[in-house]
Amino acid sequence: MPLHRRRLSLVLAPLLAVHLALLAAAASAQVTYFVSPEGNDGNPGSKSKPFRTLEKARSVVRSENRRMKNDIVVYLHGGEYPLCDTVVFDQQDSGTNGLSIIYRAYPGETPVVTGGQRIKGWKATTNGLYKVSVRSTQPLALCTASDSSRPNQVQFRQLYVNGRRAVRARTPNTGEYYRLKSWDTVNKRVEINRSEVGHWGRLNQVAMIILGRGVNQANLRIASFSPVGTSTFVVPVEPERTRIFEQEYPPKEARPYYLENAFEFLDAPGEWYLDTTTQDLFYKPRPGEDLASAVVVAPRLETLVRIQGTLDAPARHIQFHGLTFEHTTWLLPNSEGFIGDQASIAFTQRLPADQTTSYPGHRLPAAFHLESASNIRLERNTFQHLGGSAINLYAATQDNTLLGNVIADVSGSGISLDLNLEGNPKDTRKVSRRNVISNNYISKIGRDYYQSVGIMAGYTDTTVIEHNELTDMPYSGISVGWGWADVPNAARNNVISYNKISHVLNMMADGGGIYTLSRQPGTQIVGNHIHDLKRPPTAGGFTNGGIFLDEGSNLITVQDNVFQNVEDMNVKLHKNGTSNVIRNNDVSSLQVLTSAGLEPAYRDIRPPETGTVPAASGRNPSAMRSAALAASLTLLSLLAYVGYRVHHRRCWV
Ligand SMILES: [Ca+2]
Repeated sequence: MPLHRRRLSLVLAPLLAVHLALLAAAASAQVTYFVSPEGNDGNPGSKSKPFRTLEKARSVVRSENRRMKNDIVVYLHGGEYPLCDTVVFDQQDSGTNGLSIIYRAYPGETPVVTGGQRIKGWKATTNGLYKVSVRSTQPLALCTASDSSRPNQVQFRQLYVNGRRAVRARTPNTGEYYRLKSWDTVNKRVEINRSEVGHWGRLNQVAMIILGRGVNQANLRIASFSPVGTSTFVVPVEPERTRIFEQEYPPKEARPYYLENAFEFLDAPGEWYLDTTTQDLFYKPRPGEDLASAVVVAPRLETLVRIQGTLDAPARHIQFHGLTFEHTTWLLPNSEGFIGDQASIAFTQRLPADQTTSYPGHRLPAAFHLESASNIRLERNTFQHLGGSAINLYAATQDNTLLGNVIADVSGSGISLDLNLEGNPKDTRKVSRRNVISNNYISKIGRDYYQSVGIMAGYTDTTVIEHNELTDMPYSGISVGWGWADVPNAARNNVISYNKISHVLNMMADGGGIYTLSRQPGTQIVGNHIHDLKRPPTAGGFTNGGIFLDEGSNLITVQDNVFQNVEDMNVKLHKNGTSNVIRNNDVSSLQVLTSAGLEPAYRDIRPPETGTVPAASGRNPSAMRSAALAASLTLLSLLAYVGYRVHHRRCWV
């Protein structure tokens, strides 16, 4: 080496070393914040001095995310995070330079974001009932300012006792129904048996909940009733009276119904009633519940988290990992009744003739709302005890991932995409594209709104719905497409593959384990395992399908799906286009049986009580046989999984 170059390197080497050291330091200097229920928003958010609220962390991150060199991670410690109001993330809260803002559970801990209010101070009263005034319920300590602007009258439509949903007082009791006598379309009233009507203290708060012939449900508040002989004619309150009688498929004669929300209906353990005039809440405890120590929660909020940018500047690159979201309600049915249309939609007016322009009607709100949002990731979160839907990807959502989440005990739908339901939007940025819904466990949705579905996608492009497990719901498991017409629209190239769907359609009819509508070129329904769909006594005259291609469905491939114990048809076709491909279904494929549902890396999210293989213990011969079976199945699963990955890619990539 020439002398001058050696001298140069002697000078440069230490400088280079320092520079490299600085680079290494920068690379490891990931920005991290901590939040804890024991923290304080005056703290710096360090590990030893954490923040108290998610909102504070969001505000601080907003000042740190302009030129990100690493992900910013916000750890939430275990415990409760009661929200005063919906937490909103917009484009200013986005990750930049392709990096992410990650809100995640501190390892091994369970942070719970709740929109509910603890109810304490119960006193025993007559007939085994307990009573508390919700007027005297203290507002959340952190929410004084926002609560002062709230109306004095507390309202909610759900109540949870020790983590279990209580029953809004009804008659007949849960699982039983009266039957309508006739449907008087001329006078817009409903005929029922006279013996089913009593003298109820607050008539205008009582609602009839009627299960329609197909998917439709109606909650009609009662304006008045008039006895005639052995009948009573019920006149519903407006606007639901007009809406139900102009709907194309109104409930008909002999349909099941029950009455809800009168003090006089409160007779079964687990039932509750809120008198919104006196603000007294009543509850009849279930066996074993001690209201002195029970955790009773009334939901206050309708939406917990809203991620919403704009079409020009979407909110981007935000992740939520390992959090629990619970306790919401939806109050609109208190003032408008509820005429359920299908999936996450409520009917409000006559439909447009073409049915592909933006669809009129209310959308069920969700605990977690995404709109004009992209590259959002929700992973291994739990959404439970909710009075609306769980997750809405409302409109203009692209490249989002919902992976390994648990959704359970929800009044409305699980996951709904494209609720703007505009078949051919002029601004194509509104179309939801390339969202992935994978390895989620969804059960017990539709607990108040029986036309809800586990996963709904409207006019979406390249939505991937794979390896989810859906069970125990009143209507369809997965519903893709909208509009009832074989005409051009934005829906295309959706993939519904390797889902495991069972015990759905357990109240309603006219649906499917997987249900589709309208033209969707390139859509594939492949390798799903659908089993145990039985017609319940409440179902109307319409038939179901394990897979149901309903009106206008066209250019869809249905292949290699496995059906077991599906009571109506495995594949039902109704008013379809001529270019669907239906092949190689109705065979028992071991490859599908072992691959469908949660993949091995996510099977831990399945609630233990629904596990399919009992744990081995002691010398119990049947347990030992089960263990041997489990081992065989695991080996089969692994072998099948390897084969499946190869096959799976070929199917839809
Ligand atoms: Ca009752």
